[in-house]
This record gives sequence, C-alpha cells and structure tokens, in this order.
Amino acid sequence: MIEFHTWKTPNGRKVAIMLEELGEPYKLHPVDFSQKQQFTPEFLAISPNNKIPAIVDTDAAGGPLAIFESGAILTYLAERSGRFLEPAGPVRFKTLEWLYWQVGGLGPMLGQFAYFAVMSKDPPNPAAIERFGAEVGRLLGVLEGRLQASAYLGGEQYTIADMASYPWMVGATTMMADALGDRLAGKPAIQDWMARVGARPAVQAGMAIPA
Ligand SMILES: N[C@@H](CCC(=O)N[C@@H](CS)C(=O)NCC(=O)O)C(=O)O
Repeated sequence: MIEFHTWKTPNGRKVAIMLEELGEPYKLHPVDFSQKQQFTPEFLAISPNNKIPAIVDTDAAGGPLAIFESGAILTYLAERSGRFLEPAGPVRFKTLEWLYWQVGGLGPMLGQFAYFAVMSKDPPNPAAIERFGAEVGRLLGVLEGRLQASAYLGGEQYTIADMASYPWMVGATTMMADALGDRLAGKPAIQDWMARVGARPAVQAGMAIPA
C-alpha cells in the first residue's frame, strides 16, 4: 500500500495524478500547512526537507520505504508499475530530461514568480517580479517549442513528465494569468497539450486531491 502525504499544491498534485492514473488503492494523509503539519516530527521522519509530496511504500522489498521529492516519487511509482516511463532507451531519457526540467526549472521559477507577483503581502518588488517573470517567459517558450515538436513532453506518449508540468501550468494559466500577461500569448501547442492532458479522468481526479 502507498501512504501518500500531500497538500493542495501543484507539487502534491503531480503525485495525486500518478496515483489516480495507476488506479491502485492508496492511503491519503493530508499535511495541513495552515496547521504547520509539515513540521511535525512524524512528517519530518518521512520528509526531512519539510515539504510535500512524500510517500511510504509499506510493501517495499526490504521493508517500508519513505520517499520525498516529486520527481523521485514519480520515477519510483513508474518503475514499480511499469507504466508512464520506458524501462530503457531514448524515450526514457527524454522523459527524465523533461521531468528534471520541470522539477529544477519550471516549478521553482513559477513558484517564485507567483510569490512576488501574486501572493506576497509585502510592498511590490519590481526587480524580483521582472527577474522571475523574464525567466518564466523564457521557460514557457522552451515548453512551447518542445510541444510543437512532439505531442507530449517525453515524446509521442503521455508520461510522468506531463504529470509533473501540468499542475504548474494550471497555476500559470489561472492564478498567474493576469500577472504573466503576454508571456502566455501565442502558445498554441501548450494550450492544445493542456486540453488533452486535462481531459484525462485521472488528471481531473488528481487535481482535486486533497479536496
Ligand atoms: N522539489 C520539491 C518541492 C516540494 C515543495 O516545494 N513543496 C511545497 C508545496 S508545493 C511545500 O511542501 N511547502 C511547505 C513548506 O515549505 O513549508 C518537489 O518537487 O517535491
């Protein structure tokens, strides 16, 4: 059984989508940030970086296995199930390339941009908004280029790389849309990809977990 520790944020929803795609039972443990539950000793024993998502595979060979970091969790679940990541070869590495691009680039830059441009209650910081906005604009151009060249991020099939980027792109095109402005314009391949990924029942279910 997979024990899934998560909250209502894009990084958590990547793993929620994967668990829904796999369709096997899992146990949900909401980590309520408003109650600072990410800092409890019980959660830190699973995720010492005090961030969601995290899982525990209670049936792992050799005993229960705790994993934090969304990219590691997606890779683990893909290899455990034999789905959404090729076992070897070029498509596997294209998938991992775009997974790491999301975890190390798109996610952190959108997160910083959202903080400074949308969420912060401090006086506006124009230098931070400009710096992170420019980098997000560049990354959106890279994403558009990839999706003009292939149907999905890893290639012609939907993979864990798409599951990683989709929840962040929902944030970019909803709560960040006004602040991003023209940086979202003229990106038809991204729009088409979002419609196709967003139409999947497991994606719709995962985006609502935890409720
Ligand atoms: N690189 C990590 C980032 C995880 C992350 O930033 N999680 C946020 C929510 S989206 C979190 O748990 N924040 C709680 C905190 O920082 O106290 C991953 O991909 O799993």
